[in-house]
Amino acid sequence: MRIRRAEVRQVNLPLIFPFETSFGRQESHSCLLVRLTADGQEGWGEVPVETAPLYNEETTGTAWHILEQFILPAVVGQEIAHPRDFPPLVRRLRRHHMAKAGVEAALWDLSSKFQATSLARVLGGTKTSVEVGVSLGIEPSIDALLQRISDFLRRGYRRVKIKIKPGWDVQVTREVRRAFGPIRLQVDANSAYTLAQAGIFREIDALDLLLIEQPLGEDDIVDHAALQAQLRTPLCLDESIVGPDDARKAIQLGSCRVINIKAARLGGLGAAIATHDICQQHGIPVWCGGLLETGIGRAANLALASLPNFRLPSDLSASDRYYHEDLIDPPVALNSDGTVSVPTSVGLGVTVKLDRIEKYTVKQATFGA
Ligand code: OSB
Ligand code: MG
Repeated sequence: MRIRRAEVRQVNLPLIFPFETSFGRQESHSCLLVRLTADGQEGWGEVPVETAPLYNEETTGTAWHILEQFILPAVVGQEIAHPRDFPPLVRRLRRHHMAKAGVEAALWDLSSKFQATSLARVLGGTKTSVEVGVSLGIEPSIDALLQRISDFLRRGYRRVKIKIKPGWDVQVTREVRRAFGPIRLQVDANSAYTLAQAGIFREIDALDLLLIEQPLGEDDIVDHAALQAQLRTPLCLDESIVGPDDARKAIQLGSCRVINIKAARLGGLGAAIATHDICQQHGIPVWCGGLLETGIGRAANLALASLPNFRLPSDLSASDRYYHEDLIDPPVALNSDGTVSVPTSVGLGVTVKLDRIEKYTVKQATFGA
């Protein structure tokens, strides 16, 4: 396929309710959307950054710069036979995984459309629906969190993840366990602790969680191994795994027993599949993480999560967990069995709502014809 034109937009979607993690609080999702045109088809990808570098080092500003100056010039006007031919074109550009992943996602969407197949099938997906959970932020009080959890359990979610940080951890988790009994429950610290605070995790260890996500430094798989050795609960790495080779090393060191896969963090769907496969070979289950994506990023994540080693519930909630109006039609919906169906139509398998995108666009540029 010859890539004729690329469009990049920054959109800013207000969240239905603010989302607070150990690294900060956000009231909207401010990401970039990439639209590639080739031979009469178009493909869409999301770069799920935010305006500040709090989850990782990328921002809307850095991603825009890298796309405009480096990634799109390597793609626009080029003949690209398959999305797997994209990573070599940008290999010498260090890092900037999210910016790369957004373009790669648009290429996968395009490529599946040319094959008249769903993205899920092209990626090697085997499931028709995916088990999902809901990720809930830090709230002003434990009562407010319990209320929120009860709302989402009523909506049909069957796994709950709560964000923790120093001062909002053992007691909160214990109260949630006490209030809701044997629900599937997990916590995510987003790197807020050091190994010196291992005692906190030994207390959480008694609460029978599915997993503890990214307790320690984002660049530290050594201390995670020391912590995992003290716990019965599986540690799950998110921020620490930025490529398939990191997964291999973390597994080898015993730094975790589960891995959270986010294609954006890993540099694209190709790298995500490679990471999935390494985990599978080592008997390590994975699940699909989220970055509050709009329906465009979420549809790609759903296709990815249909691969067989996604064996734990994913952070792929319905559109109405995040946004009053999503950018796709139909919006993502929760099934009565706590799953979300994997789209089966060609490409992402959903209709991209241009009028809605226009409404939320704050910046836009076009490259190529
Ligand atoms: O660490 O998983 C995370 C959202 C923004 C940044 C980091 C994380 C998250 C979530 C939300 O937990 C997952 C979702 O999209 O529902
Ligand atoms: Mg996380």
